Amino acid sequence: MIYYLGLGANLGQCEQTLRRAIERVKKIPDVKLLRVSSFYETEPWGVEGQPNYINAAIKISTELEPLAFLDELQRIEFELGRIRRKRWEARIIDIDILYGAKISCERLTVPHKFLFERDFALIPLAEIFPTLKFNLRGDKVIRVAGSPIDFKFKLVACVDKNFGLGKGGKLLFKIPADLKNFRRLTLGHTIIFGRKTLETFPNQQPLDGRRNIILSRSLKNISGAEIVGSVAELFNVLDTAEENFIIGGAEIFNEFIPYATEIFLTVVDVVAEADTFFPSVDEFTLRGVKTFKGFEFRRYTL
Ligand code: A4P
Ligand code: MG
Repeated sequence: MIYYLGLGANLGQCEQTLRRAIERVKKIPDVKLLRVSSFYETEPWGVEGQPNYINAAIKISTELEPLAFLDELQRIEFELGRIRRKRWEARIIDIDILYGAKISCERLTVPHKFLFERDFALIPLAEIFPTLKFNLRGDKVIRVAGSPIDFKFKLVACVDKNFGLGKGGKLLFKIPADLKNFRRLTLGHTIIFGRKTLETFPNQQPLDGRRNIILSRSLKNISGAEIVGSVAELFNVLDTAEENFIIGGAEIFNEFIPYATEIFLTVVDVVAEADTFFPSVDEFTLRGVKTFKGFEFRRYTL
């Protein structure tokens, strides 16, 4: 089942809270995060004397029952609110189910009962749901610079015909043309990867000529690399003017595919015995294929 969620915050570190909320939604068992919209600054709707909001929308898929899913979302609201709660009715985070399979009961109405009256929900939603038909009211909704999509995350990987990535902590392939292409793409830019990917590098050292960022909760100090503990934290150290290449492994690709703008895949024309896989590219469009003997370079964009 596909659901579109609306997130809103107007107290505390709103953007950071939204990112934390998105990370938590992604971690609900049986929930897959598919897309994240830009963030928007919006004027309070239906209430007066409140600070402006930051609003965003996300697309997820889940097999959870709607009410069980709502329970999970409310748990996340509660957890994030409890950490930052200052006074009485503080709206630190709000997560609404905007759109999905129709339901109407005491606890849940989908589509959200005010969806089509609120530009603050519709504008982010439209970005990740381009076929939705609606009319806007003309409320003040301003896209926030430094929105997730501005970080231009590009995923680069070499896979087999089944999108297999690796086996036993090792990459499946070492194809000179692919390694050369990887170097050409990433040189002078930022590469972001997990601890296990570091272990596949020559001498287990960061790669030269690039800014190396390792996403890890356990690593402490690696000379020539920066270490961040979470995706939400990563956004604080990145530069939106840069190109940021996500280079593995499987868990890291899963974390970033909802934010990706472009994917470069080298697809090798064999079926290897893989135990980790590249995530589904269903949200993307294949833009170009260059075929060589035994493999092809594919490029996908949103
Ligand atoms: N509920 C029913 N349907 C849904 C649904 N589709 N998704 C029930 C989520 N919850 C749903 O919500 C109250 C109850 O609604 C829940 O217990 C659930 O069983 P809540 O989040 O506890 O309280 P709330 O958010 O204060 O109420 P409500 O009605 O959800 O308010 P809204 O619609 O969230 O509006 N202006 C701007 N610019 N940006 C905003 O984000 N948000 C609001 C709040 C007002 N103005 C705003 C914004
Ligand atoms: Mg709500």
